[in-house]
Amino acid sequence: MRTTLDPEAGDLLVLVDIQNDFCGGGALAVPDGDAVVPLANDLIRRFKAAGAGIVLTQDWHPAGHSSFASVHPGRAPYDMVGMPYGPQTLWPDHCVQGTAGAEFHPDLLTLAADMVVRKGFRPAIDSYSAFFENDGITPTGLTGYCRERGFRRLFFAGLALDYCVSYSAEDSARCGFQPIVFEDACRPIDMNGSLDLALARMNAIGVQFTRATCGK
Ligand code: VGL
Ligand code: ZN
Repeated sequence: MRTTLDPEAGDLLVLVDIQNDFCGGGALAVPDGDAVVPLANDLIRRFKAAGAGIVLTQDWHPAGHSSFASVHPGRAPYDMVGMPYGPQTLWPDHCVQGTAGAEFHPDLLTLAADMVVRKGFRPAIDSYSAFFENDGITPTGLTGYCRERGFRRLFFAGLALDYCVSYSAEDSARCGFQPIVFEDACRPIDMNGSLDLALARMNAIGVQFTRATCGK
């Protein structure tokens, strides 16, 4: 069923990390990542027309970020390491502040966004979620933004479903919001069972799923 946007429901669209480095040819390209762009743009138009909110998230790492395999001698991308805050996957250098890879996909209708939330800018902590960094306690400020603007239903789409989208949706449920994921407007990295794990975690915490293309 296509979700009906309700002007009284406090609806917010959160488009996660639709950036060049997660799309074709990018440093951490998500398989078929570009496919989310036209769907995300349709959603932007729908949410705009309904008077709902629109937030973009942007992965935004300083050069030499601690999540980059390149700064861990003897380690390779996708290895796991122990950080003071817990286990952390190492990634190829990606979304470095000021680089083309960190920019939004050129076709994304970014002008429509009310706000851009940057995350992962602290050198020592990675941040998948748009609400809390990977230590689980350092806030990005998005919870307060959503509360102040009265958003209650948070609709997610973007990249990657099994990392930044799922962590964001789960954290939003923990913060008392109602998360709904547009499953066809996301793509996963899907490595070492990460997609199945993310789906199980999202289901357990009550994340709902809908489709951007239903009824079309
Ligand atoms: C992401 C890995 C590292 C994501 C960001 O946007 O899903 N994944 N940084
Ligand atoms: Zn990142």
